[in-house]
Amino acid sequence: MFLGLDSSTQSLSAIVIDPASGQIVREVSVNFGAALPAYNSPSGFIPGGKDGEVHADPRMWLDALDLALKQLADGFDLSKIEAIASSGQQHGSVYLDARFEQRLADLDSAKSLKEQVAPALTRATAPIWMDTSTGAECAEIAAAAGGNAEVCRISGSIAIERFTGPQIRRFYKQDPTAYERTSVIHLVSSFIGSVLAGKNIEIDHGDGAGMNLLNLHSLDWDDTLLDATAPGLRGKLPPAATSTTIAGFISPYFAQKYGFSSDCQIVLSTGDNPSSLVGMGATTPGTMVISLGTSDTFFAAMEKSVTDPQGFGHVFGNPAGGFMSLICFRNGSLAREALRDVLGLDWSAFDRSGLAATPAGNDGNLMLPFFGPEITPRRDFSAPIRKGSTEFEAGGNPPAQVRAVLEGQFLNMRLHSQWIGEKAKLIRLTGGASQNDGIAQLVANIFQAPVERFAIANGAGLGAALRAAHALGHDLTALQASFCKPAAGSRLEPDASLAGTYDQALAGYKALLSA
Ligand code: XUL
Repeated sequence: MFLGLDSSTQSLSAIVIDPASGQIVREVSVNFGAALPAYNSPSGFIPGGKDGEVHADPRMWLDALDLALKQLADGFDLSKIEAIASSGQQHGSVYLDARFEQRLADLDSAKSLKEQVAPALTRATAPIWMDTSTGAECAEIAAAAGGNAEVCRISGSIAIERFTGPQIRRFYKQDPTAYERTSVIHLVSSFIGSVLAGKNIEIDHGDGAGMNLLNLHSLDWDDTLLDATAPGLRGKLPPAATSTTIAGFISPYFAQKYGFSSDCQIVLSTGDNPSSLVGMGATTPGTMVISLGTSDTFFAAMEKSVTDPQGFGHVFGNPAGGFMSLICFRNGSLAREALRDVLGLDWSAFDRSGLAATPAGNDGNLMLPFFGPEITPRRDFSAPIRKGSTEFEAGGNPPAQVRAVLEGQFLNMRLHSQWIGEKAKLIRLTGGASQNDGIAQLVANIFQAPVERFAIANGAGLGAALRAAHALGHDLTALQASFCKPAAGSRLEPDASLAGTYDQALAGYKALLSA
């Protein structure tokens, strides 16, 4: 059996799979806010950060790891686990001193991870992906490295506020002494993996590409970007390595405390999006994944590494080899919920009196569906922009507003994913709103591709478990065929007669965006 862990923004979850039976045999999840209230982080981060800072307490992740494994071991024999892989929220970073590795080697199973590992932290808190505090550092890095086009050519993304390089630079500028004292910088994923392995493990190409530091051509840290970020940085980063690398055996701490076999192997960790690519069965080009969450994300395996000329999208390593695209849309359910609240509707009314009551193309009523700042496209919207009938532009006609926000979101996604250069053959839709049939059909029609939905909510955790099995010799395609199945009856075909309507709507959307 194989264990996948996912340390996400709000929780740490664990999934055990049995490749022989094709079953998920056990799942547990520790919600940070609910299970660890002492950290005062109801949504997994410390509220009230200034100047766009969003940090989390790494000690909370350590406590959650102990707690999740304790729950997992309750009534379940963990000696059956052959290998473990982890997934983590991307970009977040953990800063540790020279004693970190020795501390891991000396872990005493009678004590907690937190009390033994936390003294190695040189930065008390970890900046996470929601952080937007590094605008100045992004500009400095881009200037020093020869411009954003060059940063994007090397690393797959322009300098991005939440990416790790700019976050490291901010730390170096704010507290050079603590930066100096830092001996190793881990991503959330490689931090968890290192604790499990009892030593520093490498950073994989999937998560490593979210740092603005990895050269996607050489797959090594890039000296130009390192120098542009902070002094002596190469010496503080674990090496970059392929995602299928086996890091070593599990630390005796976990064997003694939770009953893992000392032969259990630790596979390199990766980021939650690369891990979801695996868990959604989308590691071969042609299948696109759209995840509808607080922010919406769009990702897909890539035939070859191309970058977004507009600088909105990202290129990460595909854990199964090659590359993947990732595009993040900030106004996801943020926008859907804002509209729902303005109109005083419930979700079912979105379908019933919204989509069902209006025609595809919305009689020409179009919306740029941004209720606040957006990152794709990067612009400071304060309210949605509407174009259409007088009544619609004034905010009237609720059904047309509902259709406009949804059509606007998926037209925006279609427009800003064109740089990938591939047409979707299949879309796998996940996340809360994906269960809504009206929304799923709309996605099929706008992209003119079939849509499938998954019963599994935690694609990243499943992806981690599949990666662990794959690294130990199981065939990934066969694993995905048995574990990554769409929910029965969830497949929707596109209505081909609407192709022209949505080509026209896309042209209209593009014109409105550049108006
Ligand atoms: C991707 C991103 C988020 C995080 C958290 O670039 O910032 O999707 O990985 O899930």
